[in-house]
Amino acid sequence: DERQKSLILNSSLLYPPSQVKLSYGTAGFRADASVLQSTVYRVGILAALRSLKTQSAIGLMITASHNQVSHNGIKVADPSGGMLTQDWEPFADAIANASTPQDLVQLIDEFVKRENIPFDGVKSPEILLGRDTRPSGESLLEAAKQGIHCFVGALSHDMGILTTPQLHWMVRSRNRGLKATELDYFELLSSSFRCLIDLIPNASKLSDTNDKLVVDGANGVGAHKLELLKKKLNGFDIEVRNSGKGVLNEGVGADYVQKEKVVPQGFGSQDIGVRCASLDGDADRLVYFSLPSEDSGKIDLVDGDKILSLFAIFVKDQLSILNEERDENTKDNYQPCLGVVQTAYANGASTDYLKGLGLEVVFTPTGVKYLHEKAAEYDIGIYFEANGHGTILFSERFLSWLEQKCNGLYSKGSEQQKAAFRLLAVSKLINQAVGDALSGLLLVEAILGNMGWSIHRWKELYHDLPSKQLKVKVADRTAVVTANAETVVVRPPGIQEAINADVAKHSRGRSFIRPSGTEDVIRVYAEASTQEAADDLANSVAKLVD
Ligand code: 16G
Ligand code: ZN
Repeated sequence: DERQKSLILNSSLLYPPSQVKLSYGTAGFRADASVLQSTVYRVGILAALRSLKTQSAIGLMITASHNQVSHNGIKVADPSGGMLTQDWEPFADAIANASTPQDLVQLIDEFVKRENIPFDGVKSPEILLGRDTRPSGESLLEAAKQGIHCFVGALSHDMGILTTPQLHWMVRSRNRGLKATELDYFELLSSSFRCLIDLIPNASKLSDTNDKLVVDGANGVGAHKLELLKKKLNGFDIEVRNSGKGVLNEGVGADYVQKEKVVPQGFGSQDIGVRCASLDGDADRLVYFSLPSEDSGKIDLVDGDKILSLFAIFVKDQLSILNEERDENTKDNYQPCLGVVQTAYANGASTDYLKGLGLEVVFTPTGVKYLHEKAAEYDIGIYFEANGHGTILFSERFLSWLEQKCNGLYSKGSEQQKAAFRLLAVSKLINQAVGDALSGLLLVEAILGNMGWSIHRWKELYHDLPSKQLKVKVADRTAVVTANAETVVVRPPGIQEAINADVAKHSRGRSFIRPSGTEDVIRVYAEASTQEAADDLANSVAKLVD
């Protein structure tokens, strides 16, 4: 109504539009923090509208993840705790780029009518706000609140400094009527972790692989939260480094470690052979690594593909134990369907390995929103990007079947009962809203413990094909259009044929290009049987783009 319109008009005067054109992109708006005030204010408005439309709590997370500390960004968490529904992204772009307060109000007015967003006799908007450790976060949070409070009666809860996955988890839990504070989060993670540790078979306990874990916290929020979580894991030996004295993401963190494959700051020859892990700036990515015996500055990377493989093996093992059920009273016809989701960045060796296990492997474009949606189609869907973002999703049907199995159907202490308890614990430990480095880390540790595996045993599951990534600055990245989960270029014409010709020259060659969703570049990926060949292939494909 008119009063609402004038509220928006007045407050938007405080947030003059920025001169740069922004797009909601793969993971929300991201830019230099200095240009984001008005964008974040407008996303506050969007979040309130989304809350009215869904009559649920919505999350706003202020972070630029692994990007440099001077950058920032904002993304919306939907009621399920997942990413903002894709059909609202065009509206996000439109209001972010509206050039006058009048245009802004008109766009909102039209959208409210089109989407039938209710205002009268409904619950007021409710938004949970979180931010990472970036210094610009506090004032951006204020801007978001201003946007939210354009709406009469709107509630905003500042949850403080959080990891991205914590905020997503809180939104999900709150909308399910469950306990949703940070303490509840730590409690759930630590209790389900202990449960998995208690279920470690005696045979595995005998192996002497459970030395300590050293974690690179990227000088970000994840380091601090891991210290808090650690207090609840009595006796579990974790050392956290890069916990905030250095610069966020600079020479540290999961993105750096995975892309550069070099030793992060704070690690050195004293860590040779030790199990190490690295989080990114907002702790939604996780990779493991170890330092090889000679001190070369290089690391042995255990990336998202290998975390995925570890999770898949474990889940598959537990399912086959359940399948061995012979007792006619507890046997049933339900066969849970397990699926694995990857992107074109998955190392070819990982895909071969997973298929070799008899698993169903499917591909989606880059970006959590695509992988998550696909994984949700299975009873158990495991998705990971090579960069370390991923999780496991369990269907309601599977979980209630599992709970039945746990509740006394099996003879106490039977292998079947233990397998059911393990899977149930995994479903609680793993963050089903979004990939979560902290819960992922605890699951990796619990599984290695259950299998009695060292990081070296894990690494040897398969050998990565050598790969190379390049980026090429271009005037207009939208000129490149891809299909088939980004594996084929459809525009400009002719490029795919040229890539095919280059690929054919290399043994085990594979290469693709795609426009980045977060930077003004075209990304090039190549892999082949030797590093030299992969480099060569990447270089020649990059020349096609230039
Ligand atoms: C964002 C995505 C990540 C993806 C990356 C690709 C989310 C939460 N994050 O960080 O999944 O791998 O973008 O970046 O979806 P690019 O498009 O610049 O290569
Ligand atoms: Zn991140």
